[in-house]
Amino acid sequence: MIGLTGAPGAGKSTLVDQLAKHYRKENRTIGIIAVDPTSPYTGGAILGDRIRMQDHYADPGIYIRSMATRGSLGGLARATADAATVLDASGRDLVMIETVGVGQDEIDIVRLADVTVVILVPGMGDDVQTIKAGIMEIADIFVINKSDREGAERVEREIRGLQSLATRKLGTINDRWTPPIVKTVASEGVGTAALAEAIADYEAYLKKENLFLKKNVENWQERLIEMLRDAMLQKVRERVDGASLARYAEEIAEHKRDPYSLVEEIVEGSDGRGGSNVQH
Ligand SMILES: Nc1nc2c(ncn2[C@@H]2O[C@H](COP(=O)(O)OP(=O)(O)OP(=O)(O)O)[C@@H](O)[C@H]2O)c(=O)[nH]1
Ligand SMILES: [Mg+2]
Repeated sequence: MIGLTGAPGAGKSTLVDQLAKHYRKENRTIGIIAVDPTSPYTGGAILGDRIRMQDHYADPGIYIRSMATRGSLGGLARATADAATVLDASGRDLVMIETVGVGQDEIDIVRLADVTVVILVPGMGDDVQTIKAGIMEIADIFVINKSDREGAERVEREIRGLQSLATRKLGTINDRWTPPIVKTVASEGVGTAALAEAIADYEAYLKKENLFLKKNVENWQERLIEMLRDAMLQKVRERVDGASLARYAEEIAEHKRDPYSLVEEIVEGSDGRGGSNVQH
């Protein structure tokens, strides 16, 4: 799974599109998840994404799924993780996730990926400073896209500068990898092959160091807890309906009940009233 993240308009979709073309030439099947492609930041991007998607509609080797469920129960990261898992299990050779790198949701999403590509563009030098804490940790590969513009070298120098200060940590794992910097002009397809090579290099490195599985195990450890939490909450909510919940709340507010013991009772399957308020 490859995660691609970067500021709005950095050229993520264009790059994903170029990579998709590259991989399709190698006959690999691809799943693409575009997270929140209707981002309000760049006008016209929605239309651009649609047009690009249409390009591929005729190709059954490419499956594209848009996620725009921000604010939904369980969160965008969860929904994306589920979609990625389904795609992975469906036997796609390669899954790419495009996400706008702005918040914790995105950090959580890229944690899913085996390889995380952080896309920067010239002309945002200060932004490198602003987002450094987050991106230095998650980037396995840096892309300086729009390298046709002035300032690509400066961005490269800044990344190198920050790299010398940062320590890599992915959960509890330090992979001792120095993220390479790949310059691209996505709109022209320049640098796509070099990026694909950098991705393959990192995957090979992870496998050689026996970290590929380790990263995934760590990832699943976290996800399993989340899935269990959701499943158990679901079970409890089936037993405690809205009316009971309101009544409990009232009793607690009136100091007739202690919330801690109540929660314990509900979790254990009884509410201390001989089951009269328990559904099922
Ligand atoms: N000059 C130049 N323009 C580019 C390059 N790559 C992409 N663009 C243009 O930049 C604009 C934004 O590209 P997108 O691929 O939609 O960017 P994005 O990061 O997916 O944008 P959002 O999904 O809205 O965050 C488009 O007009 C692209 O044609 C590049 O290398 N050089
Ligand atoms: Mg996009």
